[in-house]
Amino acid sequence: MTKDDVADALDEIGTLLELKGENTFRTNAYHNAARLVQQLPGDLAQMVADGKLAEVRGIGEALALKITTLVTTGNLPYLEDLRASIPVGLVKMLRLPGLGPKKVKALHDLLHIDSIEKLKAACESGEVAKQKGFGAKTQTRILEGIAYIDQVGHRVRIDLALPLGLALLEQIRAFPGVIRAELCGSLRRRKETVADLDILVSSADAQPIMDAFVKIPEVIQVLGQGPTKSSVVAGLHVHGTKVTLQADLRVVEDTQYPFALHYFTGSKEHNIRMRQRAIDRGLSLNEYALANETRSVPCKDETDIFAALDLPYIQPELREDTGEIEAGELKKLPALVVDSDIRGVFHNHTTYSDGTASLEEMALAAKQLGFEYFGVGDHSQSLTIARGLPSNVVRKQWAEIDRVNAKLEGVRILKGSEVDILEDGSLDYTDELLAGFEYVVASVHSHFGMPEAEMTARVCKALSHPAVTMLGHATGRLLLKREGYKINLDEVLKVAAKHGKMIEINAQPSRLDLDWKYVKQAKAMGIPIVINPDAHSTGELALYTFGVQVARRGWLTKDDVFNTRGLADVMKELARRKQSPTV
Ligand code: DGT
Ligand code: CA
Ligand code: CA
Ligand code: ZN
Repeated sequence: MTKDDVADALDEIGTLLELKGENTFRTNAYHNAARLVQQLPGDLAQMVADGKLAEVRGIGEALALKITTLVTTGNLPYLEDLRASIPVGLVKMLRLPGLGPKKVKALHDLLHIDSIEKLKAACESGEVAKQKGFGAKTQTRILEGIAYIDQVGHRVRIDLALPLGLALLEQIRAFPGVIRAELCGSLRRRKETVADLDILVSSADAQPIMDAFVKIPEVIQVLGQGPTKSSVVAGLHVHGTKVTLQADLRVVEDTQYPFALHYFTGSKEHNIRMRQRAIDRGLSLNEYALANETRSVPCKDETDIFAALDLPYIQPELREDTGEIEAGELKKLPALVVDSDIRGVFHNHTTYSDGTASLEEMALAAKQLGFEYFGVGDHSQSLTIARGLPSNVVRKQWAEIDRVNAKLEGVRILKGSEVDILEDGSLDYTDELLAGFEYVVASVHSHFGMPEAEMTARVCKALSHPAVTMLGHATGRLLLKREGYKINLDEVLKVAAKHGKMIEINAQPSRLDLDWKYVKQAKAMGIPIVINPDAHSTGELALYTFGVQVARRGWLTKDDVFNTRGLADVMKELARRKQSPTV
């Protein structure tokens, strides 16, 4: 456990005791101890081992004992018991502005409120305002706070968060006195959803930047403004959706910038490993420096920090403590795939099914993006809600593809289909028709509620069909809206590897399915990955970049991704697969 972790635990104890109505003297002792621990010089574990903790002013015998348990075992039964003794709703209520532990306890005592839902109801009926120490103003503020949590308390998809983040960043970079600026946190790591925006700036003078930041037009509300840190709520309409996110801006000296950039990029788990690496080398790494009592290691960028800890540069997408440190030590970090490596796409829709553009329009838009091939993958006959193609229409489409290909230059339409995997795992076209496609994407679009074993068997059966080239959106999830169907992906990957099938990363930002964690696993099993935008319009072809981000988080190199190959190579491989389908 790090000092920060111990401090968090002590703060939590203090707060939970306040919720229980403990006297201020006792609760403050925990909060004070949390600050003390954070500021202790040297290695906490060492101090504990040497029995030096109780000598620190403000940390008595009892506290030293608890800290020792935390540091040596990683948890504290006393805290666990305390947590269990308090309704979780009370802790959640602390997130609301103006509600400290004392007020939450009062609401619990007076009105038996133990959840945000009950609190909302009591505010709406005016009960809260009648209580001593509350009043109409507090009640309104609580209701606003609840509305805010509803609105921004949840995570936001990367395709919506990124434009807002970039809009803020662009304006911040133009402020006078800004030396360097970057979006950090989960957004820089290109996680599929983010909770807030973490913006970092270096400058010799923070105040003017703080002042200018809160005046940016996208800023809706100022939550807090200090000398070097401001928190706001910022909003922007992106593709017809109002996106609202908390944005924290921190300003540091330019010499501190690389350390702060690394720290606020995270992930927390990666940071913890890096901090330990520094400790192993007699140094301490935090958001300001890499140093010890006698020296400070100057670093002009993140590469210098990694180098000082005997590591090559680690891309932000890999910083999840899922092996990047170990791979770095062995000089085995992957050269990650980049957008410009992608030379075509396979899973897309046209006006034949539920797309909005014609074959030719889609192909020309693909060419505009620099693609050499546009694979059409309209829906199959059973998916009537998405205007799936009956077999005669498929043949009509093939004829049109031949006509359009004859006149197109620089891009080729490939004849594919997104074929439904039916309830029993069979495919939605006859084998005879399937044999006429250059490739087949097989996807589940129905009967999502099956038990896991059945769904797994269904998809595995489809994957063992000779006509199938790749699996589409493997779990059917819709981020922040719908969990995927229950399926054993380990088993699916095994079957895909056995039959030499590919798996798609569906790049629709609402899907990003296969998840990056399984992408990494698929790579280890030698399964080729295909990045598909699943475009339903010409504009959506560009969504492939979100798929590239998932691929990068899944450690993929150019060679791991099938559609980084050129047209001739792709056509040859697809033809080979049709010749010897199970190889
Ligand atoms: P999010 O906001 O949930 O999408 O994910 P992050 O990773 O952006 O998390 P956030 O905003 O809470 O913090 C930004 C970064 O700051 C995080 O990735 C790593 C660093 N950080 C935050 N809290 C801690 C901590 O307690 N310990 C360490 N070592 N780093 C932390
Ligand atoms: Ca964040
Ligand atoms: Ca944050
Ligand atoms: Zn689909």
